[in-house]
Amino acid sequence: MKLDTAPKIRRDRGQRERAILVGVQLPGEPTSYRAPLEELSDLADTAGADTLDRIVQRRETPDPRTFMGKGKAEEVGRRLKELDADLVIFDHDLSPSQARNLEKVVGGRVIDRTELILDIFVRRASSAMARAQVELAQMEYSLPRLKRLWTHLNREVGTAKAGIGVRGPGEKQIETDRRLVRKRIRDLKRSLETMQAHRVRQTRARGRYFTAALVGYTNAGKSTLLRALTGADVLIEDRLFATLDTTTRAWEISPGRRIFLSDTVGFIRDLPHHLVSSFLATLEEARFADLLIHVVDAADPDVLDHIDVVDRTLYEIGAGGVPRIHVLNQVDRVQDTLTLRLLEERLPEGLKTSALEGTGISALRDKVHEYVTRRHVDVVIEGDPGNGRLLSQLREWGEVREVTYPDSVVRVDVRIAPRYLARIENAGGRVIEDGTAPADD
Ligand SMILES: Nc1nc2c(ncn2[C@@H]2O[C@H](COP(=O)(O)OP(=O)(O)OP(=O)(O)O)[C@@H](O)[C@H]2O)c(=O)[nH]1
Ligand SMILES: [Mg+2]
Repeated sequence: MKLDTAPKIRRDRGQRERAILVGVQLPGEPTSYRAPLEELSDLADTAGADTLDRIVQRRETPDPRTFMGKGKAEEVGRRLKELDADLVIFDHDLSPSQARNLEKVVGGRVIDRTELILDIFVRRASSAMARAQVELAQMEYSLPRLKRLWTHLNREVGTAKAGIGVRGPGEKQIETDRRLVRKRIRDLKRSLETMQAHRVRQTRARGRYFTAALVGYTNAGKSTLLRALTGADVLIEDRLFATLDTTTRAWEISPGRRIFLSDTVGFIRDLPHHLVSSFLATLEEARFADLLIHVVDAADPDVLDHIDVVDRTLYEIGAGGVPRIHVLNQVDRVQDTLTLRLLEERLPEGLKTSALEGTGISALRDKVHEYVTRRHVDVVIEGDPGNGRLLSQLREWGEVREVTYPDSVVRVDVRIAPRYLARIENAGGRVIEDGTAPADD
């Protein structure tokens, strides 16, 4: 089957596309402090299109047929011709019929925000899992729009039959296509399940270790922070959605004490829900983390809205209940001190960092260390001095304070999370003083 899932932004001729951005300002929507449609322009840039013009219309409600008013849409069409632009990018999600109607009125190609974001994900997905997740999202998005996707067939039929009584590709053709797409969706889901099972095994292998996940709005500096904290060699770019896969690295939070730290895909306002659901597996890292490190770009004028978006998205993916600390990153770039003050009011516990310059990094490490060890207990363990495995396990699980060898046993003072106590017995250790027991006075 040849379904049109090719990138909507066509850079194949080695050229960048020329786009006109269009938005409708509805009452009650948060207004950005950046220039109008700035984020859409960043998205377009990442996808390979240059912004030639931006047109915003204020409306009480969207027009059911064309979302924006028809008169305004005609104006967009005139601008498209004047500037010799390639396409119109709409800052909202359009229903399949709205997209069709707009293309007619404008007289050119129209894509919506979801298509643009899907397009970026298609281009950037590199691992098998990310590619399958993106294709699944694309297929689910395409299913109700098949008629539109197959308009090129329409045209072929039109020429063959000289346009008389042509009913397009015919309901039968569309039904066949739908079936094929549904089958592809099923296949993708199945192979994702297999990949997911493999991942679960990997995650389980790590399960006994403390895991923290970096989460946040796209471009906040999560990957830069991962690199600053763990030395991981990850992709960092001043582009939206540089990271589409989860990377997990060991992170030494104090000498000899390691936890795992994961970098995750960034969030954005109105993240297409097909993407959220197909990326759930990747986002699982955040759902099952012991701690979330929410990274915000303190220099972004829209940072307060971005925090809301991240909070909402975390809630939607089922990570709303995971404990969270906040990092106000990119402080080296802050110029607007008012926004920073508001941000500090909103997140008084937030730690200021510059992942780029390396400031605040050790304070962040200390804070995470404190969190990890906060609910630890001091216990004394005894075991056979020949049991080397016991000692190395204790070093992995907790913080070994002292090791002595009285009366032909090894005795270890260790600070450790209570959940390890049962495992210690399995590893051949005896808990002889248990800090979890209530003090005996
Ligand atoms: N000035 C400054 N720039 C930073 C800082 N942290 C990150 N950056 C820059 O911000 C851009 C985005 O950084 P990334 O680490 O890729 O951001 P991310 O949150 O991983 O973004 P996505 O993966 O796209 O969601 C890059 O150009 C970084 O160099 C910082 O503390 N200060
Ligand atoms: Mg990243």
